[in-house]
Amino acid sequence: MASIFPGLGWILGFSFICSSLFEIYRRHLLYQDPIAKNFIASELYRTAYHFQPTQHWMNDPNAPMYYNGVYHLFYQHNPDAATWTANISWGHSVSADLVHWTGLELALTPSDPFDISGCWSGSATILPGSKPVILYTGLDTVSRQVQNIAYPKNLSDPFLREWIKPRYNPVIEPHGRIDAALFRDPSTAWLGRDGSWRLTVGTVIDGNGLAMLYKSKDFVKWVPAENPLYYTNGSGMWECVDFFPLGEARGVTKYMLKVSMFDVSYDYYALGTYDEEGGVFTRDDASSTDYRTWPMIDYGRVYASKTFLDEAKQRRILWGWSNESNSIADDVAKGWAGIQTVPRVLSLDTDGKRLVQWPIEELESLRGEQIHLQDIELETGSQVEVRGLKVSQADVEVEFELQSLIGAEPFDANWIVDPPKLCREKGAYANHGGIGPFGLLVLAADNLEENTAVYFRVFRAEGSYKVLMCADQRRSSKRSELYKPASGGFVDIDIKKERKISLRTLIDHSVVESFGGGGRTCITSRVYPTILLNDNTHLYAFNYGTETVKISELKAWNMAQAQIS
Ligand code: DQQ
Repeated sequence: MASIFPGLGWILGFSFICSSLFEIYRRHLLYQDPIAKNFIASELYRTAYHFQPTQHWMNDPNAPMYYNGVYHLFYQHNPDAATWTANISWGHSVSADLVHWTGLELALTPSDPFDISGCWSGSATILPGSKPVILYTGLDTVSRQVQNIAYPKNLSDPFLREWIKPRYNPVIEPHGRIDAALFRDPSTAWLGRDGSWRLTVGTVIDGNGLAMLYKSKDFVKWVPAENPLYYTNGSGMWECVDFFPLGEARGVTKYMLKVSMFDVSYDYYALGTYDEEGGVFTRDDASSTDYRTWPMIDYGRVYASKTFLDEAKQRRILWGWSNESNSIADDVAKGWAGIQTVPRVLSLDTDGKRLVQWPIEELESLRGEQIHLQDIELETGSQVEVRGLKVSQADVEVEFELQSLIGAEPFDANWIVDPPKLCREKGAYANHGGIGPFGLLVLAADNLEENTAVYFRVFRAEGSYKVLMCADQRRSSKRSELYKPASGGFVDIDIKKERKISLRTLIDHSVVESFGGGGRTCITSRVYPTILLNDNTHLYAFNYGTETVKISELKAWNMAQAQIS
């Protein structure tokens, strides 16, 4: 068309530039007005492909399940406001592919003496004969935490819209030394070889976190086992305990215990074996009983995660709640708060020693045209812009190759207990000498005044190397009142042997969800850059270490909007 009407291309291009400039100018004008400002913030920071309800508050994922060709996600939801309330309900959405979601009516609301003060977290179990059942915590008339059952009213409804709470609830009540205010979140139940069901509920006794074990023959009468499934000293209250077989290693079934530690708001996990008869879990790594040495599901803003077995594809999928990092007033102004991580497939690393998490393959259906870079040398102090992307809604996969490990900084053994401190102190930008920091600067202003740095550093330890992964939010927004930590964790990788480390980062407006070392370490950040207002964000790969690092390959895609109603 441009060759027939030579001027038309220019005219169209010029008018496009004018209308874009006008849109930016209009937003700036509107931003002066407090009501319009709230509206704009709500839209700018709303995620495009991370699950969130259309409005109001959401926290924990509840009872995810696959039933008759439909995926269900329930969630803790305040249907009236963008703030948490004890008197909370269960939201409910369904999907055919875990990407696009349709919202349904509330599944559970406080209604009966056994949950009149709130319907708190719980899980789904599919009983023989393909009958789903939910177990959840109810807050009763005196706010005691009790465990209840709910069944679908009509199994022929493909979406299981209505749930019935039988009159015999509650099925488990606080007993013995259990504090009635600290006893919650029943897990999915599993069937033992003896024909009895088991489930676990989190609690705390004398400051020690516990996964209580209960048994039942009929799913109605539950009896406490003699011993807890697991406990740790001094860890405080355990919430949302999850327990399941993760995979096989050298002929042994490895189980994973996931615990949401209330005192610190992080999800920790342990791998080990399960003795069904004795009803106890034994951790593989017995070197320390201190839970702070356990690996975390995510070293950033993720809590109360929950898994389910996807029978359709025989995989275990995890969802996790990612809370906002702005103020309650911001949430009220935005009209919404809380998102879920993307669904992550869990697997056991080939040596059976650690968990690997990776976004579900279905997410790739949202990828647009691919940007591809190869064999780029990142010399010391350099950064390369990845052009051609809408950076605020993208999926980026990059592989860094380390040509030499000679310059690695020595590792101080005391650093092991506090990786965020190491991230804070070493920083993303200062060149202290050594290997790294190298990684990505996402949602970045062209002068880097705002950016979130997701990166690695490699240290030389006694006989091995330590790889630190950080997500530094301290410059993520010019707004000083936001919560902007530097998060970090170590990546359990033999860098001497592999000489490569990968990073996948999902950027979705106010969330940066990263998978380091093929998914061995994950860090999720919630960020609110003011530059989103100008729609002028950049993505850079960088290396501020003294050793050259090579990008062997970088692939990036714009991500389309998921349909979430
Ligand atoms: N959230 C729920 C509780 C759970 C906590 C209440 C974890 O059941 O222990 O909204 O975020």
